[in-house]
Amino acid sequence: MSEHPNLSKWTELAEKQMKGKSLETLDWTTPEGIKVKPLYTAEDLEDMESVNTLPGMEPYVRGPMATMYAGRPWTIRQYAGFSTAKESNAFYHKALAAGQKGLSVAFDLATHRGYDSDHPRVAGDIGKAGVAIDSVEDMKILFDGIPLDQMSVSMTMNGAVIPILAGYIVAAEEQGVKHEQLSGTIQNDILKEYLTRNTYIYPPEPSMRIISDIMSFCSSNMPRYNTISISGYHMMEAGANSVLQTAFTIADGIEYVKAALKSGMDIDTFAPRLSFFFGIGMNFFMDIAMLRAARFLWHRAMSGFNPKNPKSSMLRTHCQTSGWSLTEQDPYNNVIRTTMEALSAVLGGTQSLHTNSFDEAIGLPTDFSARIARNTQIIIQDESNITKVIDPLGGSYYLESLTSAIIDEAQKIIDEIEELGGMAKAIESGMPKMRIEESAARKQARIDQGLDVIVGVNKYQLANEKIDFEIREVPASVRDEQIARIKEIKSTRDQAAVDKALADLRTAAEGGGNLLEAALPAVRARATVGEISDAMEAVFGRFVATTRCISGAYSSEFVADTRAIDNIKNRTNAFFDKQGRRPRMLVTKMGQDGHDRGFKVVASAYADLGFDVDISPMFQTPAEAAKMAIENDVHVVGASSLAAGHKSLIPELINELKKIGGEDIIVVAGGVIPPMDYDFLYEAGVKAVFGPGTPIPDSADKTLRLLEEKYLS
Ligand code: SCD
Repeated sequence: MSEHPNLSKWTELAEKQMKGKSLETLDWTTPEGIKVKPLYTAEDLEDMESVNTLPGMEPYVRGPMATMYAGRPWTIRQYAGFSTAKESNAFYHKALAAGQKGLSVAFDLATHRGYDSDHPRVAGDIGKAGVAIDSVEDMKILFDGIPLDQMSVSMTMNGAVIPILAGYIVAAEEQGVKHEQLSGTIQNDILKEYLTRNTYIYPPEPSMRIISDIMSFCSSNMPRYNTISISGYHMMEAGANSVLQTAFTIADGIEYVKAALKSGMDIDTFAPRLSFFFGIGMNFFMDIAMLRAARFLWHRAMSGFNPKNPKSSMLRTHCQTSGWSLTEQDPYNNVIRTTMEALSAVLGGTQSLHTNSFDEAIGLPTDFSARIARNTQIIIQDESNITKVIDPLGGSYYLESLTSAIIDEAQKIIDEIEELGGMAKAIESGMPKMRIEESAARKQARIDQGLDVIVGVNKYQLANEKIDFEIREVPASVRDEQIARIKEIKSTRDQAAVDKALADLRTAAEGGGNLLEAALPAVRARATVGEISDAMEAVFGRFVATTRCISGAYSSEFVADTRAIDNIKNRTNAFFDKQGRRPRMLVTKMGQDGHDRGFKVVASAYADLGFDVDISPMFQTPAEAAKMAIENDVHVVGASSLAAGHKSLIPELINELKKIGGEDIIVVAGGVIPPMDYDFLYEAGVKAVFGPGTPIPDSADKTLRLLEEKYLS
């Protein structure tokens, strides 16, 4: 390396330009707690373990493949699914014809949680946040005309992973495709479900066994299939910063490896088919560095298990641009955000990518918005020449410094988790969930103060917002269609064969065999997703999480200007003085929607603002939420909805409240609710609707005003 340039001369020059202000005022501390300076030089890279490596070679910082995109670009793999299998199949055909390269199936929440579409608990969820699949007949329609020996298919499924993966295998069999020809990925990452996404069914121990059973079956029968997608994405969406996302994801991976080894497998039989999934947000360089750091950390962690096959310690990943960074306000800005995030993923060396559609903070992607999202990738891939050079930012002083900082910070957390006894134990202790929620509350507080800028939300807001594009709605008739098909299947199948297959599956669950293998005859006999899940539930039980909430993180981020929150605090105190108790609010989530960031952030921030907050368990029916509201004698219920169930679930909640004497309780709604549905909700009796991006002091102010009008005037 040539001699270092004269840094002290630069400092002198820069200080002169600062006109007396210290240069240190230009330093920035990221949400991860990493100090970023305004300038990086070769000096920063001295003695750094992660620099000066080569792609395709350990420790894989510069990418898992030697030629990376110069040899083969990443897979354009858009996550999609809605309504019926037939509608989703038509959508896939159009997307593939227009340049998409791989499939990624989104299932509805009923399917995720192992309920058939005719189950009363899931009436508001059918076909809404993904496609409804009740049996292999639906699976066959989903992949009609799509040759499963040629197409790599990813399926985001964690709870009902056994019936869904078995359904996919049997649908392929019935296309004439052999098990060993199947390529793709099953998400199968249950640990993060307990942490954030909440689409679990069984308790952790049998769930971990399900994962090992899948790894074992696939390593013998489906060698091209990725048996897990160890996912940080949902942690990021729940509020984790990039260091937390990296650390918890790698720690989850270590836990899965330990579980598989414990079940008797050899490291090199399963580790090459472990894959990852990261969420990419708007901190452009940070998330490029995050992917490079994650590859380094995974190689380091896996080296401890002494694999012989280099592929065992190679981190391959899918990425998705951040759904959370999308705004309902001025939504075309989301195209720009997604482009930035896609670039970040690609410059970080992802193997597969989903780019979000600009309308996803409002509703399901339409053909129009899906085309723009897909073309974002195609244009980067085909027009920008970015693919021609491997890891083009490798060697950048700043990027390498960030990579190294993430490695160091994430390793500290991984070590902390190891000390707690591994990720399963850490999750039991509540540590990762608390850290994520704290990070989310701090982020919200920075946004609410305008310290973190979101254009159209807390800066340069539009005076008159008008939606001038189509919004996709899933008709309620989807449920009727699914129920009709379930009835038809049940009336035409060989019931004795179904009963026997389900009994054999229960025996396997009790310890008598591999669960995936045992589920195949049940699927072939046309047992439904719900029946297969129930057979295992009879042995394993159903997991119920306790809902906890952090305190203090939101208000403690308010340092510069506390006027907005002081105003609310004074008013909740005044309410207490006059009423003898604080304004009491139940924050609830109904249906099978497991996204709990919003409702947790609201609950903890409102508590910081002086409300008495009750937080309901997840997955409430409207009747259960109403009962809890009455029992806790609340003034107001806040219903959070992010999965398109608001038009049925919230009016039902109001009816249920009326039935049991709670007609006085004010109902407000928040989440992903399209503006065109606001009037419908007002007519149903909702008193206020808070769309995505509503600052908490604003929603608290409005809620409090409703209470003041009712109780104090
Ligand atoms: C790759 N290949 C190369 C090469 N690059 N060969 C030669 N030269 C190069 N430069 C080869 C690979 O070895 C592989 O072959 C094949 O090409 C495919 O490449 P790949 O890199 O393995 O790509 P892909 O098949 O797309 O697999 C990518 C992952 C996989 C490994 C990351 O797990 C995946 O596709 N994941 C997607 C997960 C997903 O869609 N998740 C959605 C989640 P071999 O196979 O022979 O080695 C959505 C979600 O949860 C949303 C939020 C929510 O619902 O809450």
